[in-house]
Amino acid sequence: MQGVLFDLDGVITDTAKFHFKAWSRLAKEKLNVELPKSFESDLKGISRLDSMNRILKFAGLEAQYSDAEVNQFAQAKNELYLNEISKLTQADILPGIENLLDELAANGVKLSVASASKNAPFILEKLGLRQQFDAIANPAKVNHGKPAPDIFIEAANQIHVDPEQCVGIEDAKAGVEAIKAAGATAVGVGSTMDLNEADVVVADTSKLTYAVLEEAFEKRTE
Ligand code: G16
Ligand code: MG
Repeated sequence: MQGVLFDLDGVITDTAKFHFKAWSRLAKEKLNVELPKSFESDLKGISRLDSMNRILKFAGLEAQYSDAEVNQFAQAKNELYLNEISKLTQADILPGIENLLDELAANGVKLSVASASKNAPFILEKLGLRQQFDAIANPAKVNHGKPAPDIFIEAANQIHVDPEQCVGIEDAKAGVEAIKAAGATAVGVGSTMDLNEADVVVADTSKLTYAVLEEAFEKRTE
């Protein structure tokens, strides 16, 4: 294992609740629609614009607005979201992650972020983790979102490691699919039922250690 490719939301910190809060407010204020709680997990790993389009579809309003208006809504959501995440601190890092980053660095493993979020650099800065990563893949540079492999391939390219030599960590089904499609080893965080395509699944981030990742990598490549 030469590199580890990290999803952000749900692996490094839990931003899904802030995304949902911002989307709910936007949907209510601009579209007069109440979003069901299921959207919090349904929008995980989905890009900002794709999320907006899913919400419009849910509201039965997909043909009502021009591209410019849809973009404006997405931008308004981002402003609400930025306000939420500006309060993030080191205390918002998920359990076990700081220790894992230290262990990986001590073992000479390169670390890269493969998030769909354009706010990933800002979030990592807020968490005090920016310096721990060797690279952050830019989602604006990739053509297809998760479950397509693009962002994981880009994250591996950024650290100059072949995806086959990398382990990817994800909490979303579409993310696990993306890791596998990139040719990397997939470690899922969450329920075995949802993430059954992963090579190894752990219940939560506190179970993520160098040994668990290395074992998953060895098991898959033997
Ligand atoms: C995250 C979230 C998604 C969000 C996407 C884009 O993905 O899970 O809900 O829509 O980023 O975020 P932004 O609007 O900040 O660009 P990931 O890949 O980190 O799980
Ligand atoms: Mg995620």
